[in-house]
Amino acid sequence: MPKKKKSIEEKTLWPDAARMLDKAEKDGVETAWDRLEQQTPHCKFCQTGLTCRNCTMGPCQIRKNAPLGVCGADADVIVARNFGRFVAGGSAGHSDHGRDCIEALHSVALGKSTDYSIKDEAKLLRIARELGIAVEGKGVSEVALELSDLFFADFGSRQHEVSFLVRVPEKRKKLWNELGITPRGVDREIAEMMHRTHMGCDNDAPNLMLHSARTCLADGWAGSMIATEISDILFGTPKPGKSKVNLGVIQEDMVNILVHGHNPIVSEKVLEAVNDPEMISLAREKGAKGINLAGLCCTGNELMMRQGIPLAGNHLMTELAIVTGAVELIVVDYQCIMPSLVTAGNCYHTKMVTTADKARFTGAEHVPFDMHNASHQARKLVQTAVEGFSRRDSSRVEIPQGPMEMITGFSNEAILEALGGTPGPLIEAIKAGKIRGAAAIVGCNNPKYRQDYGNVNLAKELIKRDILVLVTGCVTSAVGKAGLLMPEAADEAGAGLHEICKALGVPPVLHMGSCVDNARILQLAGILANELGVDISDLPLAGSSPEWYSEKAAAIGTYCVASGIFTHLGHPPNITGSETVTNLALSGLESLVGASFGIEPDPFKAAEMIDERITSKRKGLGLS
Ligand code: SF4
Ligand code: MSK
Repeated sequence: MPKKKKSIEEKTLWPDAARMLDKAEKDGVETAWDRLEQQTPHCKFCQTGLTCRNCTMGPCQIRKNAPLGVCGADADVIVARNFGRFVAGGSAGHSDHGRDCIEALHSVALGKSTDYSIKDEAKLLRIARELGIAVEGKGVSEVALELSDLFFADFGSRQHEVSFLVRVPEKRKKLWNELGITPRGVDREIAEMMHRTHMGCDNDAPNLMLHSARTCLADGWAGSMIATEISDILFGTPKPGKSKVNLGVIQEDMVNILVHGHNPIVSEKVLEAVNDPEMISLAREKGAKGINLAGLCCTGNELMMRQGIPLAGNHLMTELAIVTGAVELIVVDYQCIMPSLVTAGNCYHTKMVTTADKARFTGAEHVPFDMHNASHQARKLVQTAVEGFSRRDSSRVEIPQGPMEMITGFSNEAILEALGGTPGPLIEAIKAGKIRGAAAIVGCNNPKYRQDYGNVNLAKELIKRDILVLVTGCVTSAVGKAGLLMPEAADEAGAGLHEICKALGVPPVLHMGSCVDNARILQLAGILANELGVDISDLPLAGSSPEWYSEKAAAIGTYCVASGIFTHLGHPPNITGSETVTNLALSGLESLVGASFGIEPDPFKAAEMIDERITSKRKGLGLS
């Protein structure tokens, strides 16, 4: 049967994306949606997790007439092993990003880098104290050095637990200890997962799933949390401020540079170079009005949260941004960067530059960044972009207009400040039922869905039900484009949430950062639970990733659940080939960690699911 081609309308919710999809077709640029069509139908064995490639006696596929792999592994073991490696990949991604942040802090502390400095000394001292480092009588560098050494140790072979478990309620820590899933060290848990899934090691699906939880907890409460906290120390803790979102942030009369990836270490330097008067006059000499910097995906979130730099779009907008024909340079660090961007760039005058030795792309120019050359390299890049401006073919430029305004910058520090310094007023609002609970909607785009349909509709449905929504990652762009990140969106919220938002002047959907910043949400959950003297699993909270795609998103979902937060996913990971593993994820985990996953592609039904959960948690706390 011939495959049915999706219309542009079915591919995306957005006018800016639709216009660029149309232009891409005319310009002969292939996009992720085209390639998805070529890849469909997908391999059923892979989709259900029933393929094993862990040794050369295989590869093996589990079928009715071949229920065991050559070694004797059954469907449950193979599915659990595959899931374990999947989330280990995601945890490694976030955490290696965290390690790069520690190296930056360490280098600054030793005075080896003049390219970076400590912007938030108060936060450095606060975290050092929180983690038991004596700060009295010590200089900032000395404290930074001790803190970076402590964080380095969190990656190694700790016997006990990672440092930020001081933020975890005692009940939860006790539960993790009893289950044997207390995260000891980031690298340790990831390496152990690779070991356990080698042929002939952990051949018990539930036991493997418990180590998946442990590995992801090391990501959430260590790798990601360290990345977030150090980024705040080095570049400033986010405060609420205005920004803009959609492809309309690209400007026709300016040199346009896009930064893409996850780690702010490169993009913060690019921002400095873009503001350099020498670079601006160089751009003017070439006939541009100036230099415009905009972000994509999570690097975009990082720059927007701290510096208010506009966001061009999320994951599925990255190719489409190039299709505007007005982008001179796209600078990438790592993660979620489609290799197809090089090809798309070659269809125009757009140059793609990679900056990390661990994320090189064939066909892209490589300009490696390190602690000692970052300012110099950033200026070099901006100069390259300026030179590219004269190669732009104005007849091929088409930029969708009308970016949406949004408020960003809701770090926990900013939220607590807005509440008068303590979580008390938030707890009171929850007790009074004005805010019935909170849901974090996080994660990606996936071309299998109509882009952002699930992300936006779920947020809208939840705020109507007085459920405060927190967003990070690629959901930010979705809800921002829908206008939900503006205080006026309170008018779309239920009466209780509306009242609170109006009183505080905040939107009903709060932007809390990038993917690693989901650690901010974990911390907030810990603060609320500790304040009430309960476990995180007792709180009226939920997580959701309606359009997720990445290994990292699966790791986030797993650490949410293991931390006691019910988590909705638009579609399951590749685990449905095992009843044991699927049942464990959907219900069995509930009796172990007090939370589980829920699967629902329809955002309206998902809102029901989350609402029911929040209602039952409220009842558990004796609230109506
Ligand atoms: Fe097949 Fe077992 Fe080897 Fe996997 S580990 S490929 S199931 S023989
Ligand atoms: S960038 S992991 S597509 S959120 Fe963090 Fe977006 Fe998902 Fe990547």
